[in-house]
Amino acid sequence: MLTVYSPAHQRHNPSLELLDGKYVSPVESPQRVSEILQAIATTQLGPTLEAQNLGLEAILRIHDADYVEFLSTAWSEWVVSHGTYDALPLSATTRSFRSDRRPRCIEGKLSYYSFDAGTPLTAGTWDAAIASAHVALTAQAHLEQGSVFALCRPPGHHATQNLYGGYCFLNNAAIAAQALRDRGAERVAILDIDYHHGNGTQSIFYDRSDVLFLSIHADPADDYPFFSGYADEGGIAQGDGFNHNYPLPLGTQWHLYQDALHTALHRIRQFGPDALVISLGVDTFEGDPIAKFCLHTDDYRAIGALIASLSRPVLFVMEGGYAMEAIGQNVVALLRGYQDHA
Ligand code: Q9C
Ligand code: ZN
Repeated sequence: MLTVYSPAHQRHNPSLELLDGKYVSPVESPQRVSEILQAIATTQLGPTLEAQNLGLEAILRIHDADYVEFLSTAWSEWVVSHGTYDALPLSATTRSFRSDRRPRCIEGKLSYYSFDAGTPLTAGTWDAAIASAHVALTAQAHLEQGSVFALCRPPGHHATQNLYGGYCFLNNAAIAAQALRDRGAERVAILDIDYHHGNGTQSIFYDRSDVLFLSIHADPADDYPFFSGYADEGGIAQGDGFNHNYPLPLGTQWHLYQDALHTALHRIRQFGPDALVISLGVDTFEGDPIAKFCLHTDDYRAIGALIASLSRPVLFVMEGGYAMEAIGQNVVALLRGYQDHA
């Protein structure tokens, strides 16, 4: 299988991450990509290709222009008043607060355009985020020749049309799904198997029937992103019936996980998409440092094989996964499982 990546991901390299009250060495690190690339090379999964710069047009199909403008200028504004330590928002508009007024100052703008304080913005964040979106778009452009792995970093599935958070700035999977639609696919399904609910992707397509969204993740009552991902979120207006969440309990192992996966795959079959996007997180792994499912490396092989049973072109888009010792083998297991059964 072809892998698309960009060395520009390394430019997003925060010095610290705020995680449950502690300043820690970032779990969402450049090493994640180098581990995966190394596993791809040693297992000879297939060729790798550097992403092309495909411009802003496809990104603006998903994200608001003022949000993109903010992301591309935030660092230079931040540096003026703070110098070169990482930028981190501390507030957010919630409940009775106003969300219709955009603050003038950079500290306020960071808060206005984000929904958590766990996502540092650094000197190279914009370059990395835009390159990550171009990884997804370059991969999309190769999908006619067969299924492709978009090794995106930073990840994207938590980013909404105008909010960053959860390590995500631009929603790579959503951008690629929209590009597929714009290039002739009538129906696209996005299956999100990251441990965390794909709140950004859900919200982007929530009122649409042409893009089916399904997500298997930790129950939001127990884990991040807390305010999205319940089973009763079914879509609105035209999109009613085209959003499916499968929240699972902490400690979920394969026997429970596979039930949800079978149900989701059945839905996808009924929908009959022209192409499938997989938001691929391997933070469902038993050894993941920030998550609480218990999947094993062999389970990823099985997930790949089950996805292959749909017999559709698949665009795999990298999302989360933070167990450095196993991230490479887990990603390759899934892609191999797919390839061996496609
Ligand atoms: N108790 C992705 O996997 N919060 N983002 C962790 C741990 C942030 C995850 C809290 C998790 C963001 C793409
Ligand atoms: Zn995740």
